Amino acid sequence: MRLEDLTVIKAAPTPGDTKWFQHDRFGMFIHWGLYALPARHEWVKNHERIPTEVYDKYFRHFDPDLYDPELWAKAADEAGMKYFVITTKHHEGFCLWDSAYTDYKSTNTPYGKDILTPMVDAFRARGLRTGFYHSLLDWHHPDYTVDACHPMRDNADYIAQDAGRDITKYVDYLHNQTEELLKKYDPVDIIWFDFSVGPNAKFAGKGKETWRSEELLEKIRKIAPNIIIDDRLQIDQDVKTPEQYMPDGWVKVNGVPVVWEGCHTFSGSWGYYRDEETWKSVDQLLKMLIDSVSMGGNLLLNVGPTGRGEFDERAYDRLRGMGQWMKRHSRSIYGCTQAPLEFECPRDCRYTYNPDKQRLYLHMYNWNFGKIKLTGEVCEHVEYIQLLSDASEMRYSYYPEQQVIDIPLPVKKPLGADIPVLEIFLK
Ligand code: H79
Repeated sequence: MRLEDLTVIKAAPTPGDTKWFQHDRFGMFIHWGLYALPARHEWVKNHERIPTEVYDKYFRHFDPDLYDPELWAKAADEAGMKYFVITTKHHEGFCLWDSAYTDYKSTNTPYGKDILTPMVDAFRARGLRTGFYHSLLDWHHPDYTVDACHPMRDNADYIAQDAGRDITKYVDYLHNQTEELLKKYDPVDIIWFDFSVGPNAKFAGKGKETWRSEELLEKIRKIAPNIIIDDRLQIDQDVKTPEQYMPDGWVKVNGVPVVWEGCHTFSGSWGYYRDEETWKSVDQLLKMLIDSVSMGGNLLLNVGPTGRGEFDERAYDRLRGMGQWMKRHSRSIYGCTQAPLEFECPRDCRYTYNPDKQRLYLHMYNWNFGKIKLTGEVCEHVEYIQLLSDASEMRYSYYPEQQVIDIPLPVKKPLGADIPVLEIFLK
């Protein structure tokens, strides 16, 4: 078969510009808000049914004196991340920028300053693209009615007051703030809404009718026609967003492969969680990145900074570890996608493929003893093989009758190649 006749899957086209996004593959999610202070999950207000008057103590004590977004941007850049998505507002309703539409914002805390502007500046200065996560839910806004995901869902008095709440006023607020953000921080590359609430026996849901999603999408495209919009307004736009699970193949909608981005935490919580002990290892996180690209997707990996304004040491440890690998292996990530379907991938390995450069990347999750064997169609296309970490030649034997290539491996895995990658030049 000729190389150009092989089946390389492409995602269905979308309204926004996803070209850069599918090239860059790796981004940093940042969840930062008042919940950094309780330090036990960004849903703490919900999990512990905390009334707004009580939750207010975190607003009154928010003072991240060590906040230096240049350090954050440096950490993301050195990890190999190419874009970041910051929670402008999470479900708790607290705003990181100096919004004209609310007093519930960082400028009114003891910290007293706008948080978002210096962050956007710092990340842009390092060449990273800007994304805003914006919560559709709002557990602080006075007109936000109770639903199945609301902290006050068991509080009869609070629910009784719903009669006096006008959700359309909240949705106006949502639309106004979205427009405000897009104009103030133009050009915003991604807007990541979260999420539509399903109905249950007790409460109506909140979805595209409530959010007036179509109208909101129109307003967004008017300001930022090329922006990437996620799927959680309940109308699919540019990207599907599997959260905290790894798909088992290229994500499809109605059988059609689409642009997708998995979002994951280092631990289990998105907001800073001091006593959370389920941190993933660098090896595991790198494999999640490689797995995503091998299925044509992106990885958005989350950091939850502390109430002092820092990434904690566990996060730095993972970011540095990933950066060390990325420094020498990012060629198998950037510009790469799923390999041609005709290629059989050897056991314990993952392929990624750069269609422009016609290079195939074999990630070895296990350093085989003695040799690794390629079989089938791929063998007919191999022109040259090297170890990606140091560009050292990998000699091989080709047996055309059997369609087999044997690549001898040294007994010891070469230093600096923690997850070794063979770079295979195709012809
Ligand atoms: O921001 C991060 C999370 O806080 C947020 N999305 C990422 C990016 C998120 N977490 N969970 N969800 C979104 C959806 C969760 C819905 C549920 Fe429930 C919460 C299912 C069970 C508890 C609401 C309440 C629906 C049923 C009960």
